[in-house]
This record gives sequence, structure tokens and C-alpha cells, in this order.
Amino acid sequence: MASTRKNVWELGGDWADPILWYARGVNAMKSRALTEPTAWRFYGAIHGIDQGLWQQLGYLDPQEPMPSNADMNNFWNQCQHGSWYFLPWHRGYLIALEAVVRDAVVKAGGPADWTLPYWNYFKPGQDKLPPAFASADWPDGTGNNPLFVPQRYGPNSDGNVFVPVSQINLNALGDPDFTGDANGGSPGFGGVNTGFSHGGQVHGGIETQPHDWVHGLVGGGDPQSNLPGLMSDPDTAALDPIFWLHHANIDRLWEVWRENPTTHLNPSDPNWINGPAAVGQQAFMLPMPGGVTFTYTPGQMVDLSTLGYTYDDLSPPAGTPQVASRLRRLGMSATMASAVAGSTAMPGPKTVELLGASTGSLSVTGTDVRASVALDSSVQRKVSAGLQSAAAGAAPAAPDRVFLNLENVRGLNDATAFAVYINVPDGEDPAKFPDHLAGSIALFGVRKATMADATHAGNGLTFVLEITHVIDTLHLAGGLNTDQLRVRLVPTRPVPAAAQISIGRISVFRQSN
Ligand SMILES: [Cu+2]
Repeated sequence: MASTRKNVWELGGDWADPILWYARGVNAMKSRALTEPTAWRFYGAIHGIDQGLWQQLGYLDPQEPMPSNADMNNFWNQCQHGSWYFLPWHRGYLIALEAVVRDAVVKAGGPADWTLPYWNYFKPGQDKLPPAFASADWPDGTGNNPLFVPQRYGPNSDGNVFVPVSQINLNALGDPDFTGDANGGSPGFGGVNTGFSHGGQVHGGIETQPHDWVHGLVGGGDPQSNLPGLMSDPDTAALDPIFWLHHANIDRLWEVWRENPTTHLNPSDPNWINGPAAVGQQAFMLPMPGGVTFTYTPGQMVDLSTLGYTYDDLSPPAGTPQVASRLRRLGMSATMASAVAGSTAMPGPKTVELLGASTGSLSVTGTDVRASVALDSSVQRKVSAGLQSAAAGAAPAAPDRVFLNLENVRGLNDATAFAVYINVPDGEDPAKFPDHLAGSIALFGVRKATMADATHAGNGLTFVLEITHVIDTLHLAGGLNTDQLRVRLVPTRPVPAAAQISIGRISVFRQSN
């Protein structure tokens, strides 16, 4: 019988039974020693562990016994980011955690069909952290609520945790391709083609937004110590019980993307289906109850019916970008817009071309960082010509999509997050120009990606923001005929110089449909 993951805000109360049983299950896992593969902290370390950071945050005692080397090598530091394995690896991780919690729930006399809820921060009125996670107490008023962690600072660094809806978007759901190339164009809905990738460089569409951004907003950073909140850093994120409800929502959005429209397809490439183990790299392996090891491939993660669960809501959310509405906004008739949109829904070969780039690297400090991107006039004319022919109703294909790349973002503090605006008039408050918001970035994983070690070259992270809607806005206002774009970064809180945040280059690429 398939179980159904439900919306945490719609379970019938702040401490509805599935939440209460989750708390009890988490509590049981937290009571286990770190050496036990089904311990809460062992599960956190599967995502990632930095022992120094864990000690600083009070999650690791330098004297305590560690698991065997074999267990640490097989299971720890496995999370797949900056990779087309991001979604399937995390799907397996959710399935395994759900099984471990359910096992603890059943042993405590709870329901055998207990299921992990999800947190859909996009839904009106549901952008706040669910109350059971925000309270230090159990519902009877006693302390030590295991769903509460103090290291959650929120977008304003004041412990009020919510997701500002104006700063999250579902652009990725409009991407027709699961996989993109790391070539400046779309990285795809699910991410770029990589091998086993514990912290890859280029983050995929759904990974950048909303995934990374919600991590950074919920976790934030300690305004005193500047240490990241647990959710802000992949080496601590899965220690926070809300991690799992956030990832269940990302997992749900994968299924929403796949079903809507039906032309959306998961990769057919054997390297994706069979996973990294098929080419001699590490297999995806997770500890399950009873000492069992769950070994899986991405190809085994694609069909929810065989995996035994579903979601209570797989309808396309409001705000999912539609090619037809873009074309109508540009001036095309409704009939022609839907015909052109239909022909661009199919994945296919794309031309990707550099439209412009900044010169030199940019240091990110303080509260307002500015850069300019010089445009290549001949490429700029191609973009404009496509937009003009759409407006004239004469376009056989949708005009180019345009992508802003923040390349080689390096730094020491994962709790850094900023909004990126384009061509806000000088002297104006960017918040008054939502049509000029390219997107919002949280530097989830930047510290690890900056350090050169055995598995990382130290090239930092690259984020790709689709700015098609901003380019359309500029075009419609007559402001695209320009030789440069002005980029403004607005951090959610001041970036200290000690965080050493820098961007190697800001580039803009056009991509044909
Ligand atoms: Cu995550």
C-alpha cells in the first residue's frame, strides 16, 4: 500500500499526530550513540560533516568514540550537489530516513504507516516555520522538543524563521530539460552531468532556487559569532529536523515537474540511470533499520509507485512559468503563442552564446555590491531581434532564454545570501523593482567548494539564474538597447570582509529554445 506524504500545515493542528510521532522518532534517533548507523547525528553526517564545525556548534565531543573507518568511508559525506544526481540521491536519503523514523515510531507503539510530511513554503499562509519546529517545548510544556534547534536564525538573523515569498520562485519548473550543460546556459531542472559529486561546482535549477535559498533563509547566520545556522551549511544541514520536510518538498517538486507537462522526461542516459557505481565510483548506500544497507541507483528512484509513496498534491503551483504567457506578454496573439509554446516544449539541441561578462573578480562585502556586464553588441542584437519578431507575431520559435552566471563564487561562510538585481536605476531601492530581480542566491556549500582537497579543485560554486523575464521587461520598456547591464547584489545581512566572499566573473549567456 502506498503511503502519502502530506502538507505539514494541513495535518489538523500544530502538533497533529504525524508531527508528534516525528518528534518521538527523532528523539529516539537522537538518543543513539554516534557509532550507531541509525543515530540522528550519523544520519546528519551522511549528508556532510565537518568535525571542527560540529565541535564549535556543540554537536560533537572531541573525546567521543567515532564509528568504524569502514562505516565512515561508506556512509559519511555522501550528499550529491552541483550534479544531476542531486534529486535521486536525496530521494533515496528521504526514503531511508523515513524508514528509520518509522521503525522507531512503531517500536514506540505508533502507527505503522507513519509518513514524513513536507513543508510547502510557497503556499499562502504557510511560509512560516511550522510551529512545532519553532517551540523549544513539547506540547505539554516540557522542554527538549527534539524538533527545535537554536541554530536557526532566519532571514533577519533574529530567530524568526520564514521564507519571504517575494524572493523565491519556481522558474525551474518551466525548464523543459532535466539536464543541462555547464556552458553558461540552463543547467537544467535537475542539474548538470557529473560523476559522483559530493559538492559539484554548478548548481542545477531546482537546486539553486528554491532549494539553496530556503536552506540559507532558514539557517541564516549567528549575528554574534557569524557561525552559520545548521541549515545554511551542507555539513550541518541534516542535523536540523526541518531539513527533511524541506527536502520532501523539493522531492515533491521533482514529481510536479515530471508530470507537468508530460513532455518533461527524466534522463535516459545510462550514466544517470545506473549511477556513479556503474563507472567504478562510489555507490549510493544508506543504513536502514536492522543493520540492512540500502544500495540504490538513480534509475530506481524515478517511479514513485514502485517506491511505495506519493504526495497529496502534485498540481502545478501558481507561479510556474509558462512559455505561452511569456509570448503573450511580448505581444503575440494567444493562438500563435500557444502554438509556438507547444513546439518549444520538447527538449532538443540548443545554441548557447556569451552575451557579455564582467572584467575581473568581484569582492562581496557590506550591504550593496555593484558590477557591470559589458554586452557584445552583435549578440545583443540577436536577442533583441528575437524579441521583436515575437512582438510582431512572426516568430516561428520562442525568443532566446537568457541566463546570468555567477561564476566561481568562493568564500568561507555558507550563511551568505543575496538577491541579484539588474538595471535598477542608481540611487533607487532595489526592493521597489521586483521586475528587475534576477533571483536570490544562498551560498550553500561554498566553504567546502573553496578549499582545494582530494575531491575538490577549490573552484568555488557557480550559480545560474534565468533572467529571461528581466530581459523581457527591459525590452518592453525600451531599455535593452544598451552596451552594458548593471548588476546589484543585495545581501540579506551585511557580509563581513572576514567571510572572504568573491565572484570570479559575472557572465550572461543567450540560449536558443
Ligand atoms: Cu538540501
